[in-house]
Amino acid sequence: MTSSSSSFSQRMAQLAGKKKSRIVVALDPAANKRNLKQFAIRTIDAVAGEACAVKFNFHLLLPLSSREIAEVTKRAHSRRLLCIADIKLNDIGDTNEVALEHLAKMGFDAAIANPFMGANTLASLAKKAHALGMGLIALVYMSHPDAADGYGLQAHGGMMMYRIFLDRAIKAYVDGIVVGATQADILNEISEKKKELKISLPVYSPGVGAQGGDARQAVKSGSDYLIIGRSIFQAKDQAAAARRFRLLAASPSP
Ligand code: NUP
Repeated sequence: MTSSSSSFSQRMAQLAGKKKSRIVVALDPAANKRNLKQFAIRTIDAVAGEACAVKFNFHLLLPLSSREIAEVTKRAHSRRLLCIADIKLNDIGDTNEVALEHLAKMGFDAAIANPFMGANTLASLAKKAHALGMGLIALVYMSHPDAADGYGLQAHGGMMMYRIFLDRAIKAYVDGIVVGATQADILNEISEKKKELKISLPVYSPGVGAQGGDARQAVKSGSDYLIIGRSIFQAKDQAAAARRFRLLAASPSP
């Protein structure tokens, strides 16, 4: 789907509208799981009607060959799902760009990067992604309990790291940011900031279900898309689990 002339954010919004879904399914099989390609394809087939994208992490990116990954992204595209590479890229500019080129060849529509790399390096990477027809999503505040050890630090000058990362993400024209579904206060703050600046910056929130985050609350606080792994792919009926989250996210609590 990288050949399309519309941007990653537009393609996500179109699919989300058509499928009435804010769900991104994380394909994260355990290390001892066999037949990883089949796992990915089966999960894609099961959730295709309920989700607008799938996310690949090192669970698949390390053990599968690039050819196998390309087969999986192709299958996802044939089921109208976009593909996001969650590698939290954070290296020198040239290395980042080579990684992105490989991901583009494997069929990815977007990659996740860490703004810790620096403002200019992030902005160049976003440009590179756009030149490749891809999107770039920047981490702003992660979902795990000790995310505060990094994203919640006060930097030199007293500014909080996540606010610095948000500022870098906005100035780099990234296509979205990651803020944990478990971080209601931060989600609310960012939602207000977006209104104040009159910008549209899609918020992707992992942390629903297995990590304790609540789908409806997250959407109410400002999440545009929910990234959900174990609570969907470990379910006996993956399609039913994905549908349940799709409907929950479609009707945020009053
Ligand atoms: O802040 C983040 N939290 C998080 O869980 C950023 C992420 N990219 N993730 C990823 O989202 C995590 O590595 C996993 O791939 C997925 C969440 O999976 P689950 O907790 O729903 O099973």
